[in-house]
Amino acid sequence: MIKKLLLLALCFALLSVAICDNSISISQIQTGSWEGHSAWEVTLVNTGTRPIIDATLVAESNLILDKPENIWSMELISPNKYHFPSWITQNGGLNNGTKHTFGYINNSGTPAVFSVCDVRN
Ligand SMILES: *[C@@H]1O[C@H](CO)[C@@H](O)[C@H](O)[C@H]1NC(C)=O
Ligand SMILES: CC(=O)N[C@H]1CO[C@H](CO)[C@@H](O)[C@@H]1O
Repeated sequence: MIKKLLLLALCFALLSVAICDNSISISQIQTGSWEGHSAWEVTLVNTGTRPIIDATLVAESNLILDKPENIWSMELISPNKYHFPSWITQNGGLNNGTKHTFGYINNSGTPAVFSVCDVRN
């Protein structure tokens, strides 16, 4: 009985959360560079058909921050995992066709690699 309930709960979880889905596009441009550091502006666009309340952004590799403040307009969940700032979520999310930009300064000359997971509509 418990097992069945757990299975049911899991199914609902899978239905409501698209894992690493592609309804967000990610692009970044370099906005500065100096002494082994580089600054980047990342644009997340909701390319889906529904507002996105929240999403998890995973820095897959190459994100080396000298200090936590070196990434802004995203909130830290756990090391290398970020999510939308609360003001987006509180305002009903990121509408389809709209974008959110955030920035970071990496301790290097190349951009970090990001992917988006756990998109909540
Ligand atoms: C948002 O999605 C709706 C369908 O739900 C679509 O009709 C509309 O064109 C989309 N808007 C943008 C700006 O992509
Ligand atoms: C995102 C990025 O620039 N990655 C670099 C960050 O800095 C470290 C250390 O210099 C590099 O190894 C990464 O390539």
